[in-house]
Amino acid sequence: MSLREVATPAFEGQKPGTSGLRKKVTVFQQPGYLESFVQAVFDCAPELQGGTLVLGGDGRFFNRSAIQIILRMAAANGIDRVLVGQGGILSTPAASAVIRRHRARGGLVLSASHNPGGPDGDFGIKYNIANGGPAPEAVTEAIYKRTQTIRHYRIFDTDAPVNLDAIGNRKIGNMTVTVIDPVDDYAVLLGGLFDFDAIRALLARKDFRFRFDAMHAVTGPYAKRLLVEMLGAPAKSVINAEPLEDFGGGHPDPNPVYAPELYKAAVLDGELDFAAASDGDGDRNMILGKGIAVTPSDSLAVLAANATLAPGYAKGIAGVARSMPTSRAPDAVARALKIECFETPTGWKFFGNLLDAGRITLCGEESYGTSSDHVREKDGLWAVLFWLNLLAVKRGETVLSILQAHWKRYGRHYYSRHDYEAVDARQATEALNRLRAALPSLPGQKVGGMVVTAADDFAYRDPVDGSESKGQGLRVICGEQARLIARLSGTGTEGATVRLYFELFEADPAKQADDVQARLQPLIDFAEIQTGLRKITGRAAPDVIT
Ligand code: VG1
Ligand code: CO
Repeated sequence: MSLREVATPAFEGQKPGTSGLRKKVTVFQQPGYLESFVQAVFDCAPELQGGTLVLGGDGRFFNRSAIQIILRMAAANGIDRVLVGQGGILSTPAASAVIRRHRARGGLVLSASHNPGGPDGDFGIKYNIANGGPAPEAVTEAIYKRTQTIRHYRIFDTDAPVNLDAIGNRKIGNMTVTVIDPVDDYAVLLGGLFDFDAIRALLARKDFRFRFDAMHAVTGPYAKRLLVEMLGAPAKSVINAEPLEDFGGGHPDPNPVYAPELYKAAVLDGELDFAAASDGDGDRNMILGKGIAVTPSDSLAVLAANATLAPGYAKGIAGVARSMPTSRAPDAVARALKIECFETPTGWKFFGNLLDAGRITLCGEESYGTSSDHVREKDGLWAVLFWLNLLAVKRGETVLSILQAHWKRYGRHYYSRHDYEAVDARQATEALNRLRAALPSLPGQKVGGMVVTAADDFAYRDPVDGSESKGQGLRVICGEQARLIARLSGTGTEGATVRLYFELFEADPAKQADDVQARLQPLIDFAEIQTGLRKITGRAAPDVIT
């Protein structure tokens, strides 16, 4: 075995987006591409030297090869120990839990989340810091800068790949590789937050029809352990539980569009009382009930309003935070609870400081992400267990009745997101620039009987460390009544994805059961007038509506 320094070109475009570096697998397979990025991370994280690194991914194609490379590079960069999930598997929330529990100095999470996998699919890599959360912008910026000047990477040559399938210790040079069970630490953590006895009793009821769809992604083993082994759910209630390198050819994004069978069974056909799904790396969740799909924004609001019903939050919550495009449903709950509510830019990294400072306990995003201070990532199964806990202790209530009662008390925020995917980047920019240019003239204008009160490009100042993030999305606000938001995705790998977000508040319980798209139509029309997006792109409709 020997240590080598290998010359590498500085690759263009290794800029981490909303959640790490995401590219086509074929891009990552270029000689030196992964290595250059990983070396840049190691160069920017000297704290890893002599410390522990956590490593694992969602099991997609290229996961195992990438892990073998990263292990040999870690050994060559002075890292003392690497904790790696068995088979190379660690869900994003589990990786966060392992970093925290074992006081690791950081972690590398290999995933492109909900993006499709396989040889023609996407791959991704994300650096998490010692608090278990995604590296803040200052760090990802430094990593990007480093990728532009890098000339060499360091790697250990070994005779054979590390056996990732057997639990236990191995050595590469002076570095220890410890293969750990990917579920254990996470299962212990969640076991301490929820009323498992009550959930077990709920799942045992003959009249409670339950299904969890792991979408052939990473949550299969986690769901089997927690839901089936620990909570006694029937084995057949966890479907698509075998993680596959290409997710079975599917798009592991838990929403009504990409999980249509689950949606049909629960919402349209009413065959299930509770159904849920998670994404590629296990950090997203979709919650469905009989006849109802819960919007993620509402889900965060309901969990905040009922948090004390779960043992882990019985003492109450310190505050909540939501990403800017997420609906203001949680704000209404925070007002009632007299706790702080923060509005952050899109991406989990912006919650880290607030969680570390104890300012918030729960946080979430409209993109099917919800979590709490138990980790520093969003957590799909956590949200599922939280909802099961609520249903278990609110006897006689259903998902629908819980939501209706919530809306009656706090008002309903009608909400929808429209995505235009793989748009020509110049056309996407042109549409957003049109709206940006119009922003100063919008206040005072009428939108479907409402009046625009403010319009801006969202900027955020972190209340904990004072760091500023500009250009985080265009907002058109009609007081407390409505909002329209437009921004470009930072996770795609093909062209540009334009996201339009629509929110409308309805306080009157008699008007809370309307068709969502119909109620939002004036905002949808206004967005087209201001951006010209459909006209510019020639698209008749969004690719995905959630
Ligand atoms: C999207 C979502 C954002 C989420 C991010 C990562 O980002 O909008 O809310 O945090 O994906 O989610 P963007 O920039 O494409 O809108 V995932 O499950 O990577 O982990
Ligand atoms: Co994800």
